[in-house]
Amino acid sequence: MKQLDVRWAAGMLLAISLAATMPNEKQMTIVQEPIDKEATKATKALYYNLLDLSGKQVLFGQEDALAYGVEWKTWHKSRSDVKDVCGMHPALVGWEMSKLGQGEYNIDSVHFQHMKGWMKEIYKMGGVNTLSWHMDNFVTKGDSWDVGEKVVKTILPGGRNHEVYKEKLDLFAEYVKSLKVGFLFRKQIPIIFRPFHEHTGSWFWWGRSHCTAEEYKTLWRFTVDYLREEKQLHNILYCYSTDVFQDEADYLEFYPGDEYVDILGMDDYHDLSIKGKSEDLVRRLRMLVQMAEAKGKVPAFSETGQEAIPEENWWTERLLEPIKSDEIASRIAYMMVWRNARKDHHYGPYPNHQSATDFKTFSQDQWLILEGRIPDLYRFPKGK
Ligand code: BMA
Repeated sequence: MKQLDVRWAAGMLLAISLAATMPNEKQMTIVQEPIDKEATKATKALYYNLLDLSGKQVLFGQEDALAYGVEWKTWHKSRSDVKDVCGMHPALVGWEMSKLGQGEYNIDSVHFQHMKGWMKEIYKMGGVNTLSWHMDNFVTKGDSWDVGEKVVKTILPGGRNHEVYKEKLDLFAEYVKSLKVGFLFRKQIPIIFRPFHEHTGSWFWWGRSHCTAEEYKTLWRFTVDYLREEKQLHNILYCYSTDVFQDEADYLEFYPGDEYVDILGMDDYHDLSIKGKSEDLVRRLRMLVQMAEAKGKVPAFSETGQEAIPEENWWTERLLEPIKSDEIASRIAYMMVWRNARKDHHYGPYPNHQSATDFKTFSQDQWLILEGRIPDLYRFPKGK
């Protein structure tokens, strides 16, 4: 190479590396606001604080944690298997809306009124509530695993079940509106709503083989618009949560748009199963975090676990270490394990379970947030 060429090449290299370190236009215009401009102050605060948590600590959660445990089913105030094992409740609790309006109990025998009480308890503790909905099939009247018919298009505007779908949303709106605390100045509890989850799989009627991406997006946007504009619900953050995905294009194929999602979630049991590999879990979480950060959204590990937890040190070795030790994957804001239903169907520990001692060690890791060390997630940050 001639001297001039060398200088030219060096100049180009410098220009390229400078361009790579400077924020590009896209990065500079990231909007970090909840999608509902009229969200309550506490809901906005939750969003900002979850964003702020990312990279510092992670909320630990469990589905139905306060409602029952592996060895107890009767109503309790302030009991959870997690607390029985480590002395602290999870900081985030998931609840399920399936069968709302069809009786007093949800699909997993949780009384809807009791559920409200537990949600208030979690909120007063400073924790977070998230709602999923295994909605019944509108065509066959079967459950959400009944994938026999193309259901999604029938509940879209103009579809033959659209009015019935709206009635379901009305019930949901009524339920969520009634989640209030306080006497004189009743305040609404912010919640994270995670509808139509795991659609990158095809086990639910809204899964990827049972509707087109356009139909799914239309359903999602209609749902958000209806709850927000028509029902005037302003205490919701919306979480889009896939099951496992291969790459960004795969994750975003059914994504309804940045104006319709606050939290990017992923459910992943696959990589924590016997055949699964931590490298794959970490790879997917890294993609999730990077997509969320590029969009100004909160990254969340919305569901995980291994049924019956077959290894003694599962908590520290399989869940904590791989995620915590990865600089990018560790920037998720929360992780939630599934419910403690029975000895052969539980994802959290319970006293005398082989993983209980390891769970105690896990719970003491200060990177994880459980009861007693939850930052004030509902305080509006200064300067916002
Ligand atoms: C599944 C199982 C079912 C339950 C459903 C909805 O993963 O736990 O037993 O009914 O979730 O919560």
